[in-house]
Amino acid sequence: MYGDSGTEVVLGLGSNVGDSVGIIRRALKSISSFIRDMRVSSLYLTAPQDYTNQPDFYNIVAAGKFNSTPEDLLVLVHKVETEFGRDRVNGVYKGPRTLDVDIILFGNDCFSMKEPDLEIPHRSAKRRLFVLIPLLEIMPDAADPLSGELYRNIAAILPDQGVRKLEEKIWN
Ligand code: PH2
Ligand code: MG
Ligand code: MG
Repeated sequence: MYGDSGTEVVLGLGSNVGDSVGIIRRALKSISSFIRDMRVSSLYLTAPQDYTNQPDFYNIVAAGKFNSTPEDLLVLVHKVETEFGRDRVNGVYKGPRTLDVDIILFGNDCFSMKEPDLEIPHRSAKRRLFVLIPLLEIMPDAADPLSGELYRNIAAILPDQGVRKLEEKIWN
């Protein structure tokens, strides 16, 4: 099932505490130890969504092949968050964080598990330009596995959310 060539997965990274650019750069290096043939979007500076009383975020999207299950991937991304000082116990829900790594897509699969971080596709991806804009940069033809709608069509009708592309080279 999850063998050989692996499943194409998409991860969304965000940081708005500490040396966010350095954290994201080093987190990508860790992620590249379990995601093969990794492609990475530009880096973006984005206005906070949902919980708006917090600093702007740095966001980036990475995609590549993963050889095991969604549950295994979740364990690995949580490890990377912890490695960069993420505190899931004392943190504010949707509030400031050193590093957030969300699983956005796992192939074309749809999962809804008890674990809130393991709803795939990610429950908020469709309304968040800080996810869709970088994702479309590296996967212009990606579609929502639930509805089949192209993400580029979904993104086109969302209002401006303050997503600014940065020139900073962060990967390769
Ligand atoms: N993450 C959140 C809540 N709000 N806003 C932006 N711009 N970027 C994020 O990564 C982000 C957010 C919860 O994970
Ligand atoms: Mg998140
Ligand atoms: Mg998260």
